[in-house]
Amino acid sequence: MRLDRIELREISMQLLEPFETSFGVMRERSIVIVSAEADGLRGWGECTAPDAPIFNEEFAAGAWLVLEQHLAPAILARDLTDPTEAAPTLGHVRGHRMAKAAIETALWDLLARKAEVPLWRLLGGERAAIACGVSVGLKPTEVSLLESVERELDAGYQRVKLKIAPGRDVAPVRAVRARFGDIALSVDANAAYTRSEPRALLELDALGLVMIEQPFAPGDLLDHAWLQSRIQTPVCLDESIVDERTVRQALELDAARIVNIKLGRVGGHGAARRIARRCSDAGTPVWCGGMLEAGIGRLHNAAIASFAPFSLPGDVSDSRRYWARDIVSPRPTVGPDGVMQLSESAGIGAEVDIEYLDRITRRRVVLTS
Ligand code: OSB
Ligand code: MG
Repeated sequence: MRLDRIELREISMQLLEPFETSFGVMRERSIVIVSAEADGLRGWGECTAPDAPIFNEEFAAGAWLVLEQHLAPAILARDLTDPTEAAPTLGHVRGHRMAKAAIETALWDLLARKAEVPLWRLLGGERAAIACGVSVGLKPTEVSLLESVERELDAGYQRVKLKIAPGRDVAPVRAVRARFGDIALSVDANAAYTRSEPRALLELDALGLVMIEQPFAPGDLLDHAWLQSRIQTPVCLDESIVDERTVRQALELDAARIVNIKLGRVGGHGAARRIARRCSDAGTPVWCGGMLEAGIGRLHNAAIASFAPFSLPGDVSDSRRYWARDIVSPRPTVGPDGVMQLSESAGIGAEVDIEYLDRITRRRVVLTS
């Protein structure tokens, strides 16, 4: 598969509502979109790096430079037979996994379109429908939090995750538990806590949560293991899980009993599959996380979530929760049973709305071999 060209675009999209986490508020997103072209077909990928380097080290404008100057030229110079060769081809660039995943996922979509099969089937997915949960951002008041959770439960989501931050944790989570009873509930701290102030985390252990996601800093596997040895609730790692080595060490240390896999954070579908298999071999459930993706990224998430080891409902939710209009058609939706049906169409299962994409494109560059 020799590519004719790679196109990079930076688009700007406004979230329907601000999304607040312990690391800040996201209102609009600059998103880098990659398309890879060969034989008259186009595959699409979406870079999940946020505007600022606040979740991990990556950010959209930085990903653009790495893609334009290092990753796209390396891919264009090679004749790849399979998207699994993308990772080794880009191995000389350290890190920048979200930028790498943007190209790698575009190659998978391209190959699936060429083979005229749905991407989820090409990846070895085993279910045509995936169970969906939602992530609810920090809210200014308890009333608005309860309203948001009620809306998501009415929509049918199978698991609700609440963002927490120091001082905004035990009381709001307890209020949700008291109001809605025995729902599948989890929390996500986005690394906002430290081992020296664990009290809130220990108190949350009494609330019957499905998991506590990433309480400590990404590199802090030992402190996560320390917490796991003191609580019954499974610790889930998100930011920490960047590659196979870290996941192996986390499992060996008992620093995580559940793993959130994000396509961008691990570098694409190939790495996500290997990490998922490793976890499932160890008996550790995994699920597919999200980064407030637009339609292309959301459909890639849905495709990997169909892979058997993804046994828990992920953060792959309805595109209409985040965007007034999406860049793909049909847009990814979730039914009243909290299930997303996967398409039998080739590739990611939807067409990119080029007219809309053009309208929200802030810059564009075409690279050729
Ligand atoms: O930690 O899972 C996270 C959004 C942005 C950055 C980090 C995270 C999130 C979410 C939202 O929780 C998941 C989604 O609905 O896309
Ligand atoms: Mg998280």
